[in-house]
Amino acid sequence: MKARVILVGGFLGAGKTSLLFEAANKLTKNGKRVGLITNDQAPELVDTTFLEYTEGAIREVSGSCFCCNYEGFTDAVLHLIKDKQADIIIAEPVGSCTDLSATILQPMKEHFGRDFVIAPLTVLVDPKRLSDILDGRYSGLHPSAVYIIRKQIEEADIIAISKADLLTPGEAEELKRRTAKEWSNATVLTISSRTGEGMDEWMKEVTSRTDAGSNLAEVNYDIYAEGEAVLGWLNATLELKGDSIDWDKFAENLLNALSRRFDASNSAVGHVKLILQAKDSFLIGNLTGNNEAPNIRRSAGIANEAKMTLNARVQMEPEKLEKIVLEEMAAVCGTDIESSILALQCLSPGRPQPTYRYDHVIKVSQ
Ligand SMILES: Nc1nc2c(ncn2[C@@H]2O[C@H](COP(=O)(O)OP(=O)(O)OP(=O)(O)O)[C@@H](O)[C@H]2O)c(=O)[nH]1
Ligand SMILES: [Mg+2]
Repeated sequence: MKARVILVGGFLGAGKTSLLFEAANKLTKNGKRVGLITNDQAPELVDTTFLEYTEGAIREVSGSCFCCNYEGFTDAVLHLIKDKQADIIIAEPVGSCTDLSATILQPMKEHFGRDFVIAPLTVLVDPKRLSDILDGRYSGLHPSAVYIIRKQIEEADIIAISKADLLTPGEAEELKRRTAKEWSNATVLTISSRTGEGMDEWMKEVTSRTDAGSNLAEVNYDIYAEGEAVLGWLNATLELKGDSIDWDKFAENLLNALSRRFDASNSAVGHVKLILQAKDSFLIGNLTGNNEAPNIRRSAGIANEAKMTLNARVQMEPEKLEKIVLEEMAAVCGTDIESSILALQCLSPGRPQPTYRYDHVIKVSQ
């Protein structure tokens, strides 16, 4: 049996890593050897640390998106197949990336179409953002960032409306209907990695179909570059020390404080996420929009020491983002917690310069 490569794209906070986590656990239970690939503009990824809690073998491609580092991506795929004997590889590109059909799927079909199976491109879309887009609203995002989301959806083979547990059955049906009407070249599904609803249907599609990259979007790279450049991007890892600290409370306070600052400066939140590990337990916390309470899952309990990785993608200059994060960290730590920065990078993504960019769909005979 040939190994299979599944790409799961979609905008920041759409639910990609949560889906990879649940899918990896399901596939491992069914006796599959799973490989997972994460991707970011910089190292120190919450997603990689989180996915290490699955049985999957992980490769991180950081420093550049998959499309601008095609060799890095395909090396990761080959490593997982050859050295880790992975049968199924699931890869998550950077959430602000688009044009994956032209820059990843077509060249992969041409170069590796005989070696492994490339599954249809899944693009996850948060139902709230999707409704906003269908109604012509921007949810506070820069129009060029909304352009990226539209292009992501346009090139999808499978549009998966995520977080279906937040919708009533009627709302889900209506959103599915409107989406299928607007983007009629794709299969439209609803899925919830939280409740498992729609997971089997999605897994059946991506583990049996072989029609990867049937759609190509016409992407204007000036608008695409602007949509990425308006985002400040911060990745940091910190060591935290104190005396019997309630780390769940700490994470909640930090996310609340950051949320207030971003809302006060009218800066659209793409995704702010953190993973905090203390002893053998961990918590994961996220903010995926403005004026919303942080979402915190699992627990890091009470301990003296913790390690925290924080990734923030917020619509503001990187210097301002770094200043806000450092100020709020210091305020929440107060005099009780001593923090040392192990790694910190703050940037705004550069213009995407893909290794390959195909203008036609490659046919593969399996
Ligand atoms: N209610 C609900 N929330 C979900 C679901 N899937 C993901 N989320 C939440 O959505 C937020 C973002 O999830 P991630 O899986 O980290 O999103 P992502 O697409 O990987 O984000 P980036 O890597 O930053 O682009 C988290 O707070 C998740 O708990 C779901 O099925 N239902
Ligand atoms: Mg992710």
